[in-house]
Amino acid sequence: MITNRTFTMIKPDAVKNGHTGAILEKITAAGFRIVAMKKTQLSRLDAEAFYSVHNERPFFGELVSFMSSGPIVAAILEKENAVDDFRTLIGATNPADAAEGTIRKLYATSIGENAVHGSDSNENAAIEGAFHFAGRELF
Ligand code: 3AN
Repeated sequence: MITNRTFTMIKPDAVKNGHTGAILEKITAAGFRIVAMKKTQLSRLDAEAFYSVHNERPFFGELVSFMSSGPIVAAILEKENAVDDFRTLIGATNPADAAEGTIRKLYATSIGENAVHGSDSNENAAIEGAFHFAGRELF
């Protein structure tokens, strides 16, 4: 398994609010290399599949509606210790709890509309990256 990669999405709230460029700047300034990237939109079925681990959670319907509500930017990122370092860079799930200077502190509005996704393990980074990208789209 590749252990120096993670997967991210800039979520519909952050894209709609014009934060895509600023977020990508924070990501590259923190030392992540962009292996693959695209602007796309999830269908409801895509979002249900992507977040299927959460399908018993009370917020699942809200999460699927929000994540399919507008365009996102999906990317695979590379850096030593990518999964943990990226979660540090984005901050806590709830922006109210996120540390100063983190992407969620700067750009997220609520626990549901929290600007960015970051994989929580190397295994999920590989699964999530493969959900969005074919091998020939990785550089
Ligand atoms: P993280 O994205 O920080 O790994 P998870 O895995 O607990 O957080 O949750 C996945 C996504 O579900 C979050 N990014 C957020 O958009 C949404 N979410 C989590 N908790 C809530 C909640 N209480 N209400 C609404 N949406 C939530």
